[in-house]
Amino acid sequence: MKKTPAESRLYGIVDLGYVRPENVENTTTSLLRGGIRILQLRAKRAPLELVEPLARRMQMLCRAAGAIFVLNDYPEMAARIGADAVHVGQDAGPLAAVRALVGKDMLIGRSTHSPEQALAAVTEGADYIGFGPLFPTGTKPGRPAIGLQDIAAVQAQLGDFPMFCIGGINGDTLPAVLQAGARRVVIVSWLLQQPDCAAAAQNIIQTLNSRV
Ligand code: 3NM
Repeated sequence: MKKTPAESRLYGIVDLGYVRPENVENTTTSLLRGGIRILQLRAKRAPLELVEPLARRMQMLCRAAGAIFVLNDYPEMAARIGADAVHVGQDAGPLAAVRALVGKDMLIGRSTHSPEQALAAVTEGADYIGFGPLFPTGTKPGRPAIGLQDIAAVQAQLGDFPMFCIGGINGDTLPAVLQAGARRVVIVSWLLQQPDCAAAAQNIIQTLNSRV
């Protein structure tokens, strides 16, 4: 059966800003062991010759674990390696153009930074959206935080469409994010910097699943 992002409440990202290329495989394995079932490779500014083999490896590991593998930013590469999903930002142009590159079966995720962008991405055919950054974050420096005040209204408009809140979420900020109405989250730097990221992921998933 086709995996869907809606089945996950925690989305992980292996970000080369935090993980060295030689550690990508171990980190991927740990996050999958911790129960993450949607996992992205984010390789901003890395040479494409480095990104493609890492993406292929992560795709294999994710497939073996029954997880969705998401490649950030490179629709052509995503199509070439048979990624489960591609994630694009607001700068990627209309989603129809991305869809034309990746074919009808690949999942497409889009970053959104306001309620208007969130609704537009869904109308354009995104399979899931990111919504943030909720808090200022060193992982996306310079992007203004949007706060927590719009989460509940946007999620209410979207029904159970998978919207993943993102940006500055960690063990300390998660309760407020959930209180604000988030059902799903992406956690990047905090998870990657835990001494045992499998255990940390497991704890977060437990917290998320304990909320209706
Ligand atoms: N996208 P951390 S915020 C990759 O709002 C990314 O679109 C964002 O990393 C957006 O968990 C973000 O380390 C960084 O704050 C999230």
